Amino acid sequence: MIRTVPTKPYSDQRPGTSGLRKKVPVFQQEHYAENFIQSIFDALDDFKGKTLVIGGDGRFYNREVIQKAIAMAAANGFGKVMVGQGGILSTPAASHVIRKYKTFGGIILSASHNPGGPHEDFGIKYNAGNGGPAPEKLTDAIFARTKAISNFKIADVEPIDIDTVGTVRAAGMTVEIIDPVADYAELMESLFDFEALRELFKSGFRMRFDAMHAVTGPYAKEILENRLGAPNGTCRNFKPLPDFGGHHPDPNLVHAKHLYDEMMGPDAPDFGAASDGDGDRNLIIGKGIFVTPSDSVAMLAANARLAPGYKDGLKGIARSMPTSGAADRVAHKLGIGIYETPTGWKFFGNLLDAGMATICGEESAGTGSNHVREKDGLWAVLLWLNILAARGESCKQIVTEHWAAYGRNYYSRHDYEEVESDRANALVDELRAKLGSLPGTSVRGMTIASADDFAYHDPVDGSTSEHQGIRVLFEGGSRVVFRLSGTGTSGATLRVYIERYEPDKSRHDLDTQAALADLIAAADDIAGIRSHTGRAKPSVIT
Ligand code: VG1
Ligand code: CO
Repeated sequence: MIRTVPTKPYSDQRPGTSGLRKKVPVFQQEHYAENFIQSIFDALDDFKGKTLVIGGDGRFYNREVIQKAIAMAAANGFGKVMVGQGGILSTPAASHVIRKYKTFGGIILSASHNPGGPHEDFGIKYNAGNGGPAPEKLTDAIFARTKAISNFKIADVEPIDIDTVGTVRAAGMTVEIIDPVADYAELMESLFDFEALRELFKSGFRMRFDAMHAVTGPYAKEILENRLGAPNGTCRNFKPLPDFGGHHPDPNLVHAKHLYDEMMGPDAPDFGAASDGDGDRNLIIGKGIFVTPSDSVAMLAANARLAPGYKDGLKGIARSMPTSGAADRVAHKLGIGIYETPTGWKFFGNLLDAGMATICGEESAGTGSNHVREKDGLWAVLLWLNILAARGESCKQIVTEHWAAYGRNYYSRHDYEEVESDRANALVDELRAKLGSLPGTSVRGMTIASADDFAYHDPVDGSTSEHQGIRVLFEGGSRVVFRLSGTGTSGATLRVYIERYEPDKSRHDLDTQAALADLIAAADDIAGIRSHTGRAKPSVIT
């Protein structure tokens, strides 16, 4: 039986950089998840009888919301849902399933790199038929709907057994439980030289992959150990847990410090990597060298032709605005387009769909290509492995040779987490107000060349997205960028992105924070970070 249930709107369901993220107790309020899911459906057209993909990263509350989403999809008229076994689908795998089976779209339950558990974070995002995150036009429509919703539709069905692969019927709809790994693994096999990778591992190459008890575990185990023959034990923390073992599944130098320490140690493996809650981010650390995500996208782009899937070269490269300019130098050398978008993968979709960009990247450890419409953690790891195998060099050699050829973009991000929202907004407002007066002035001996509030004009659909981060550019190419996070769930997070280009090869092995010290001090002078936030130093430096 299908029921129409009266409900009251919640005022706080505005999707952020990547879907709606809130603490679990917020999502557990009466009809909170139902309201948002119904608002998604209400913002979509013409899906009657079509197929919806549903999956998540396995975090606390995943299973409950999957059952709700299935029952609501049936009540709203979808003809079929495809659900990852156990409720599991990594974000890139979901993107691939949507594309491969030409489904209408998908609902992905994840708060990505945010922690999980009864008092931690949960999230819901919608991906469209191209496999990519809902564009702003759609997230705006969903938000508008959440403010006006008065009822939702749900079918009275017994909970579906989501742990057994197979097909059942529920309230007139087909429910297919799919193996979450198989299609994705096949896609990876089509892009990379698995034979060469098997040889690499056979030759004694040692790797460590840390799945951080998040969704990538089953994917990494199957691909690296089962298909590529990496020794048992290569993958660590590979069992997805609802609370990620109590850790932040954020693959950075703070939350994956154990991996960093191992990679810098005397008995380091040749290559180390990690991924985040929903499997779309990657951390890359070679033996004795950390590769910043901004550098990684540049190096992957420069070497992509070595992998079969990219042997014909790249159409273009896209990076988010705060990501360093290292990729720009590669694009110029290759003679291909370079596009600068706002933060968040949803802005890459049009460029990928239009065939203007092949590889995209963000400084936040997200890299991907036109094989799906999301960033893809394991893909980046496999492309690195393919390049290592093809070049027969170490990660460190490849990185230092790249810097020698292109120069090095010293880069760091300083995050001030859980700052009171009013104080963070005051900082941004003040900064915005003085943007016009900054050019020509000098800070710490450096002259400001320009300063603006980044606005993006999508070259494909002509839309404009404003207020996407404040940029202060210095003469000589250094810059500092300020923006507020759109993924946090308590207070505000101020992100400060700092970058300096160094062409001189003899100055390529400085400590990053030391190389950026002047700019870090200048950022505080310009924005009054310490006085506004009341913090003496950032909570996280990556
Ligand atoms: C952060 C990152 C951004 C990324 C987003 C989603 O957003 O900075 O680059 O696209 O997270 O990634 P924000 O608004 O907090 O800066 V994920 O892996 O959390 O879906
Ligand atoms: Co993620």
